[in-house]
Amino acid sequence: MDDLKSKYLGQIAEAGDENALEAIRVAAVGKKGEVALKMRELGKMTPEERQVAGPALNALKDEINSALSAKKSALADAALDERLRTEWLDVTLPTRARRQGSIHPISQATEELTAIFAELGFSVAEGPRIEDDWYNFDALNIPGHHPARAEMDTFYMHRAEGDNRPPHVLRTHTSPVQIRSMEKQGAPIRVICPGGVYRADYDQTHTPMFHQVEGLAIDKDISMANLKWVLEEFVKAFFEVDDVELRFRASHFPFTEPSAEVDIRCSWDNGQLKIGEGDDWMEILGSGMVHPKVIAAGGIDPEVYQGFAFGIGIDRLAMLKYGIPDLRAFFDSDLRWLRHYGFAALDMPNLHGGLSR
Ligand code: 2U9
Repeated sequence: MDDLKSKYLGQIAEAGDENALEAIRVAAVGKKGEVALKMRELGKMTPEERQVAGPALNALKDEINSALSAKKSALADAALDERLRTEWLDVTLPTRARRQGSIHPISQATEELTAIFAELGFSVAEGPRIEDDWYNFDALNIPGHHPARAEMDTFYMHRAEGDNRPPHVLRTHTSPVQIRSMEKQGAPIRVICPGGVYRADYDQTHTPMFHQVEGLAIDKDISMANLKWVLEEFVKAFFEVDDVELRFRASHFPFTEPSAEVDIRCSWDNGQLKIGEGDDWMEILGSGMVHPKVIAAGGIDPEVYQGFAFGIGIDRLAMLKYGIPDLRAFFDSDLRWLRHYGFAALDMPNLHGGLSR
């Protein structure tokens, strides 16, 4: 019995992990373990022998069990100590600097111009970027054969073979939104439609996706004088100047008659643009009185109602306002471009008092 005791207590002392310990438990005090086998031999003993051997075996079993549980908690303690030694955090380390985002200049320009037109009484409407060709062209007095369809470098959506429905297109202007607004609201109406538009055109001054804001005001006695006043108020507020002079040049668009391109007085000093003063003129938008056919396409009676419309490229407005000379800045994911062009929001101090990089 002493042999058993020293054998198992020795093995327990040597055990390196819980699995080893469990194997020892099964071999020593398990149902078919050595101690159990010895217990079975008690029946063959004389009562005197049994009186000695019985309690001794029980004591041995107890001793092995308590050695097992002592060793088990010693192993757990050692494992915890090991984790505490290896898994530690230096809570005094500084955090990693995070890149700070900022609003995109086109979004910022859109927000600013929307606020200005809202003050002038215009509501804001949005619509789908995939349009059918009726909303994008026909309703705007651009029929199928019209050269403007070709000039607009339209992206056509794929149609399955045999599908002869009229094509869907990526809208080439936000004008369809104004048609939809007229249909929904009727007259009188004052609405602006900002948003992305698409034309298959790519060079130094054109990108296949760009942004427009178009405006529409329809009532019984709206004239080009109202158009001129609205545009003057807009230009002064957007470019933050007290006064501005606009020049209307006769032009042609299918959806307006008469049509005018609008220039603003400006000067370029050493590449620095000043708006409202100087001897130069810069074209900033197109406009006109809405063609009666277009008013009718919007479900409004052109015998009773008339109105003006205008279209402005937001990307260019943003470039002029924030001094961004290169369209690439809008599409380049490298934020250094934007910071270079003075997008101060990128340099906001972070929590550590430094500048985000
Ligand atoms: C409706 C009726 C008329 C919107 C107009 C222009 C003139 C125009 C250009 C400006 C720069 C497009 O982004 S750009 O290249 N737009 O010159 N847009 S009148 O006329 C409308 C719109 C909707 C129902």
